[in-house]
Amino acid sequence: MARPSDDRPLDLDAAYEVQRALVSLRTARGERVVGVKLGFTSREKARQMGVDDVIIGSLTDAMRVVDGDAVPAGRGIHPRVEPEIAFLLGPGIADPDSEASAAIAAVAPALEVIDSRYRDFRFDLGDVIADDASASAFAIGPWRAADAAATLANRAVALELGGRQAQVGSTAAILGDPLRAIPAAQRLARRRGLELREGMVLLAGAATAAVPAPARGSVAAEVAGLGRVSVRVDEEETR
Ligand code: OOG
Ligand code: MG
Repeated sequence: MARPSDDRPLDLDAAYEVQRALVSLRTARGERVVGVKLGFTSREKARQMGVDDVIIGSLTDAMRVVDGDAVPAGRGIHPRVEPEIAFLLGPGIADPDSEASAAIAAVAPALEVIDSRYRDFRFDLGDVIADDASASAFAIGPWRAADAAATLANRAVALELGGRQAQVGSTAAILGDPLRAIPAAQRLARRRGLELREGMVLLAGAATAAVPAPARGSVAAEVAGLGRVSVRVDEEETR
């Protein structure tokens, strides 16, 4: 979808209303909301996309890809992949004053596949919020106990395509420390009427710029000292 440049920008309240309607269409056809994602928590991503504010979107069960599994090529419009940190939300998540140790139950390396209705991902903040923050698919590596998150502030992050490094960065790119994604998600969820529940996933945001998903082959994210997650893009599925 091209976005005519003479359109008036969507204000953020209206944009989140559109997002809510979009996610309702998904739940109406049987999908379950299993988590939330933050966008533009890293300056690298914000610069890449030309925006400057943290946003929130919803993740559904239909977007989940099991670590190591195949994703069919040709799914989506022009998908991109990015390395992330995922948190499993704990019992304290509903309480904004709770310690991180109660708000999260586990932490893991993650891969996010983003895709956009807007040609070449050219959007402004309202547009991308309305498009559920480009949420398309995600894969989560092995969960580690939440105390592993306490030392995550400056770990090397690599995104590999076909076994070759495509991006490198640091977890510090994510709000200075990925743990800051937890209060950021609590604040945005409360403000925008999204629910955060124990057992849900929180994608904290990409640690590097996103790169186009390959037509085939492996895609992996590795976070030093935390672990690795990968998916395989397979030949186009026959329909
Ligand atoms: C919007 C989603 C941003 C992140 O990790 O920063 C995002 C986009 O870049 O299309 O998922
Ligand atoms: Mg992301």
